[in-house]
Amino acid sequence: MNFLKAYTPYFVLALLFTSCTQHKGIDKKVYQRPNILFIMSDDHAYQAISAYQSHLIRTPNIDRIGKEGILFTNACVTNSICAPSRATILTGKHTHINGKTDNSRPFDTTQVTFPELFQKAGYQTAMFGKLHFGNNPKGVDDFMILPGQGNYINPDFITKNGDTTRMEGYVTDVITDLTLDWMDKKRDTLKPFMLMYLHKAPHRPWWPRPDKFEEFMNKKFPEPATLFDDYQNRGAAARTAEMNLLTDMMYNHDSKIRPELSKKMQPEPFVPEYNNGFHGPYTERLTEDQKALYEPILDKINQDFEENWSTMSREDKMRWKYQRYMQDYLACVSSVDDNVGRVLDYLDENGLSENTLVVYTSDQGFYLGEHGWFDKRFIYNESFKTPLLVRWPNAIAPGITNEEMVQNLDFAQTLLEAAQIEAPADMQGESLMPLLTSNETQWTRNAVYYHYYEYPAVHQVKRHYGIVTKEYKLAHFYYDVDEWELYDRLNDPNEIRNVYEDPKYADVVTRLKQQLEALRKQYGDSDELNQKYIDIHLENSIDSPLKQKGS
Ligand code: SGN
Ligand code: CA
Repeated sequence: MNFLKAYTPYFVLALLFTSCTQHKGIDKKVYQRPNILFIMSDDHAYQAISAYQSHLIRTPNIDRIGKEGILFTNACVTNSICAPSRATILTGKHTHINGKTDNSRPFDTTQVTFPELFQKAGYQTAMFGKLHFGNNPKGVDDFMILPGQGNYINPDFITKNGDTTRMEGYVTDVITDLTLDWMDKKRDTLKPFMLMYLHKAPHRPWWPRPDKFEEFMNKKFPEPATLFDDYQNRGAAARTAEMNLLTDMMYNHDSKIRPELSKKMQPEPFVPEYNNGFHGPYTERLTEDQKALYEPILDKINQDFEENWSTMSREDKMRWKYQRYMQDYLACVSSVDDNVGRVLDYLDENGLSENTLVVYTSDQGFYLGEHGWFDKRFIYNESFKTPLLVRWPNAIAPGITNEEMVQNLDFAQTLLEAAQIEAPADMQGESLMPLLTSNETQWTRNAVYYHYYEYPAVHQVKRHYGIVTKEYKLAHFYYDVDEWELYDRLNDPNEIRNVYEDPKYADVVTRLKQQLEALRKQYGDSDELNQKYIDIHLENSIDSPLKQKGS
């Protein structure tokens, strides 16, 4: 029964599409129009996926997508922040073209997004989880999205009817339940589907499910080589960013120290704004029964803090905060992995695995203590890169690792090409189909363009744009500075030496500056547009950074 349910429509579609054998990038491969399952989590660092690195956590379910398909080791974003990344993914256009420069102003809904094109082409479309656009998605037949950042526990969802409904449970489980329920009960078996399954986790403030909270608070994690980075040999931007674990991570909101205790202890470095309560989920939404599960774990954390913090060296305080951070962040990741497993199982059990193109990615990477940081935004590796694993057994051979410089900019055109839907000519990415189908010679890109805008704002990462090749990274920080940075990616993988002024690299600088200008021209970016977006940002009076902390 399940088999028939799954394959009848594909038989019909196969008859319709077997003649489309000359499609660019697919060379004579006959395939059926696939279902698309686009899985994206929020702030999921590749360092926390064991297919990339296994020193922090095992993620067998996410890994499975790469093992049975392709793992991209050099995937990156065009702008390392949530809503702008999502806008780029949906439009296939750089930030300066789609206009979504920050998390605050709503997305311009006159932009064409790829789900609309799937819908028009006869796909059934749906979206569940976090969008973070300030407005509802276009082109989806069904959706349940979190308002803004959403909540970890007992989250609210905006529905298609315009209502907001509260669902009891842990957000990662709830988003998965909605996704599975849609596949099971609402799916039209006569159509292929394009389903976006979008996790909130592991976004700050890292509230794990109680069982994971307990399991991970007892673990100890290896420290990154640059945990104690002093930001020497870098420009002003790295020194002035406010995302250091010791000085900028909040005791209550992030490290789960009870406000009463931090008030009593005034832990150094003490900034009142960083000790202003648990916020969101814990105080506002938990039932007494749920609280009873969290309290004993909070007791242990708080007891440890009370007994040990005051006598710790500055280094040990940094280490303590790093461990607390990793325990909660990775506990949230673990729930994502379990739930991805539930969805992959569903595909297996319903005969859908072979012809569903599954993507796993994140809206950007994240610092897990590298350079002493949390958060993202910078062009530096941990936030610039993003995980990308793709499986589609009908068209992709298993076990491929690919090192090309691919971007979130490419996703729309890739999915459209896979579904044999024409992409609008003004999309700016490059379809990954040649790489997915082992036709690498058809891949042309060797450098990518990056541009980050949200400044002044929370975390205070300065505006910058740049070019990245496999060998080098050249970035220009502007607005209240005018500084260039160059990193030799092969000889300095931790990016701790800015060699822009080093005479040995003078030729590289000249060449990369030319290439960068050519890219800016090709994509239509310019100093005039920089100024336009500065003016818009100031007009919209993005709040002072301190006011935004924890917002
Ligand atoms: C919130 C976070 C910030 C984070 C932004 C943007 N604070 O403001 O740390 O940089 O979101 O994140 S929080 O404690 O309230 O979570 S993004 O992923 O949406 O771009
Ligand atoms: Ca994000």
